[in-house]
Amino acid sequence: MMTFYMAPGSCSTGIHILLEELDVLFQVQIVNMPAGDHTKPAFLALNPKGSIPVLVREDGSVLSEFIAIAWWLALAYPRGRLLPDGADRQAEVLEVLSHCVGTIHQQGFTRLFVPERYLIRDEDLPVIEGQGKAIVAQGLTLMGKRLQGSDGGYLFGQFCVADAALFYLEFWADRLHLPMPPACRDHFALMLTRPKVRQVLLEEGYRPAAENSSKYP
Ligand SMILES: N[C@@H](CCC(=O)N[C@@H](CS)C(=O)NCC(=O)O)C(=O)O
Repeated sequence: MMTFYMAPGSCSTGIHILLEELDVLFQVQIVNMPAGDHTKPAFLALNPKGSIPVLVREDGSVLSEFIAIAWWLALAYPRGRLLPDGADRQAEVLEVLSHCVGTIHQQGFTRLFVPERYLIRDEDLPVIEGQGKAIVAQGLTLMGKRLQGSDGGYLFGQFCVADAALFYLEFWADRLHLPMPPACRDHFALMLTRPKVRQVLLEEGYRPAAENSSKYP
């Protein structure tokens, strides 16, 4: 069985959604980030970068990095149809994944979650946070434009790996009360209608205020 290393409410939620959507068998190992478990020797032996998500596959091989795991899941389980057909569309999915994870998350949200990584002087905190918010806003604006140009409410017409990445960003933006373009709000609400997405959020400890609500207190 595969083992999935994750932390509730983190970027690993996107991979959690993909695993559940695929209906594959896996066990979960919670990494207690506030306790620093990701910096301890046992975890670093698995992933020397000290980051989640990590997936240990059935043959024992270890895969880290959101994009690599998402891509591998899509290729390894084609029946799940987690990628659109054709090289052109698939390259565009990779483009969106890279922008979501590499820019909006790593450059934007990281400035909001761990601003100390960027701080040289304490008084620069508002500047770092301002930069983070601007990067997130610009990134989500681009995602909103892309959503407006696609059919069916998903980024590429049907649910695919890129939607899982955009979802965890929207989830963070929602919880931090950051502005989101209407098209991203609609995408977020659409994702919340998916039974597996709701299941994942419940499993990770987030409870909807009402059955059909898109609000997660
Ligand atoms: N490049 C990695 C980074 C993922 C990442 O930043 N994960 C966060 C949790 S959302 C993490 O592990 N942070 C711990 C750290 O960076 O020290 C990926 O795409 O998987």
